[in-house]
Amino acid sequence: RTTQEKLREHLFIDKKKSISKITIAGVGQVGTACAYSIMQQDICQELVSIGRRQDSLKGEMMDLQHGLRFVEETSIRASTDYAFSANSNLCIVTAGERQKEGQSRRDLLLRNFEIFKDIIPKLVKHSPNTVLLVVSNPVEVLTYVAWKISGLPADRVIGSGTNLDTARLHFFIGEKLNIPPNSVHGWIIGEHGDSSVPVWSGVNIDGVMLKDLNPQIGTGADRENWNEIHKKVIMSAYEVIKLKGYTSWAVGLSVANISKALLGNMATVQAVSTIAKGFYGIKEEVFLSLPCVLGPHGVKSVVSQQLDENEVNQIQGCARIMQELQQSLVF
Ligand code: 6V0
Repeated sequence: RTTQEKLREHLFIDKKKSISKITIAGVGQVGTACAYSIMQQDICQELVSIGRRQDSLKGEMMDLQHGLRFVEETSIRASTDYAFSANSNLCIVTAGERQKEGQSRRDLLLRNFEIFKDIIPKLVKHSPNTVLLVVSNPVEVLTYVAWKISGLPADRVIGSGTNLDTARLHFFIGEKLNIPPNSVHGWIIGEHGDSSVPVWSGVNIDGVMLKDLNPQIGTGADRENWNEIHKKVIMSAYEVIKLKGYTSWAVGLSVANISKALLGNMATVQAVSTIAKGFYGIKEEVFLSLPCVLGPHGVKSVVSQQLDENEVNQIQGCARIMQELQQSLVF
C-alpha cells in the first residue's frame, strides 16, 4: 500500500452524496473576484474556472488553491476544456469585454454576443440541468441572449442585474444617514446601469418608509435632493473604472450572494434579471431586474411591488430600450 492508502481507512463511502458545483466562465477581473468571494463563503464543494488563457488561468487557480488552508473544504480547478465544467449546478458567465471609453452599449453587446454564441452551448452541453447566471455586460440583454441560445427554461436563466446597483444604493443612503447599509431596504430595478429605476416609493430604514418622512423623496421637488444618490449609483461604476481600471470586488460579492441564495435554497430575495414580460404592463419579451425569490432551480417567484405611476413609466421605458437593443441581434 502507498503512503496515501495507509493514511486513511475508507470505511464509509457515501454514494448518494450530492456535490454542489459552480463553474465560472471567463477568468478576468470579475471572474476572479467571483471565485474568491465564493471560495471564502463556503457556497459549493467544487469550483471550476473555464477560460482561454492557459497561463493566467493556472496562475489564478494556484493562488486560490494555496489559500484553501484558511477556508472550508472546496475543490478548486481550472481549465480551457469545458468538460471540466460537467454537471455544474450553477454556471456563472463573466467572459467578455468591458465597456471602453466612448464605446456604445450596442457595440459592446455585439462583441459579447459573439462570445456568448461560443460559450453558452458548451456550458449547457456539459451541464444540461444548470442554472445560468450572466454577469457580462450589457447584462439584461445578454441574459436574454443566454436564454435564447441555451434553450433552458426562463426560470433557470438569470442576470446579476441590479443586485449590485441596489447594494450601491444601500451604501450611499447609509452614508447619508450615518447608518450601516444593511439597515436600508429597497430596490433598484430595471436595467443594470444607466437607465436603472430606483423604487423610492418602497425605500425604508428598518421598516420606516422614507416617503412618509419626506413625501417628495426622489422627485424634482425634493429639497433634500435624494435623487442625487441615484445619480451617484449610476456614476459610481464609471468612477471606479476611471480610478482603478475596472470594478471587481463588489460585483464578486454580489455574485457570491446570489450564488448562496440559489444553491443554499435560502428563498432570499435579490434583484436579478428575469423575464419581465407581463409585469407592470411590459409587453416586450425582455429581461429586466426585479426582486426575485431564488432557489436551486433559479427564480421561484417575482415579488409584486406596488410601484407608483412614475416608476411604472420608467420600467416600461427600460423594456423599450432592451427591445431595441435586442433587435440588432441576429441569432
Ligand atoms: P476582463 O478582465 O477583460 O475579463 C474578461 C475575460 O473574458 C478575459 O479573461 C477573457 O479572456 C475572457 N473571455 C473573452 N472571450 C472569451 C471566450 N470566448 N471564452 C472564454 N473566456 C473569454 O473583464 P472584466 O472581468 O472586468 O469584466 C467582464 C465582464 O463583466 C464585462 O462585460 C463587464 O462589463 C462585466 N461587468 C458586469 C458587472 C455587473 O454587475 N453585471 C459589473 C462589473 C463588470
